[in-house]
Amino acid sequence: MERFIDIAPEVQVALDTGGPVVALESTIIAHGMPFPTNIETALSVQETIRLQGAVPATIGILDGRIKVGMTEEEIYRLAKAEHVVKVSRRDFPFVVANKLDGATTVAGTMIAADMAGIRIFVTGGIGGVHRNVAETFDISADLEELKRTNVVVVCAGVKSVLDIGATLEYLETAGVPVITFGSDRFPAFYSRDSGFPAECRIDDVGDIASLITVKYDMGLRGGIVIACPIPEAFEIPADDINVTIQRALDAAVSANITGKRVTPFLLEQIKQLTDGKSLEANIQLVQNNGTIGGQIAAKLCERVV
Ligand code: PSU
Ligand code: MN
Repeated sequence: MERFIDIAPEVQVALDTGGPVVALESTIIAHGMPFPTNIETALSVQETIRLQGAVPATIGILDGRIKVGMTEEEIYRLAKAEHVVKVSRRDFPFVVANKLDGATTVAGTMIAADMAGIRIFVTGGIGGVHRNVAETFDISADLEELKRTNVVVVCAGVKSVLDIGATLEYLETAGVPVITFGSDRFPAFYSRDSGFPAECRIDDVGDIASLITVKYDMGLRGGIVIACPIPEAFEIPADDINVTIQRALDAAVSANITGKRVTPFLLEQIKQLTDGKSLEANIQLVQNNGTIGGQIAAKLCERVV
């Protein structure tokens, strides 16, 4: 794998000594948030993870090299550049072979984390089944990756730009455990309640670490979703955000947006329509996920030693 990947020395030492490491994605930096909020959030979530005693490893692609544990300068490059390719599983060969810059999605980050030996990954929200799936066949490659790659994804649930019910059904079919942290309701990114119940609720990070250990000790392949509701103080009520989301979805249809451009387009529309309120919620939920993910990574390592 050295042929394709550069692992930061600090990350490599932690991995070699069985220390906690948390992966972070870069699509949220290059295509999910505007500059300079993107770089500020990327750096501060790294600090949040350090506060829990874990080493952060932000993942992205520079000049075709897969970077696991990007430096501040490297993250800045992805945050600022205009032509960064959004990289999911299918995009790796093109971006690596052509020595391009790429920002990894949840699926792309899971692949690189797994290659490096990182088990825990913190992000904002995962992709899923889109609402108009019957016409578009639009299902995020994140779900396929969760089916096959052994990485735990700590997120704030699924945004209601997606069909949350269909996404949960897909994850059930794919055999992916979906754990809700500390709530009886599955969260919807900006809102604490998606309208769907939490099938598996766990209130303690140590118990989450136990579940992760059991799954992989049993040899069950695939990911795990840990859904953490946004802290109450930063929540946007579902009724408010859903009006905005419907407008964003209508705009995407009018503009005939398809393929990998759909999700970034919707995120940008929502940001504009909420005057940045959605961005503040996004920052806060990522920080919250960073705290919880860092704690889970630390607990997992306690078990190893
Ligand atoms: N959902 C969000 N914010 C994001 C993304 C999803 O709330 O930034 C990004 C993630 O990187 C995710 C990707 O993996 O979008 C999914 O894109 P697609 O729907 O094209 O698979
Ligand atoms: Mn898609």
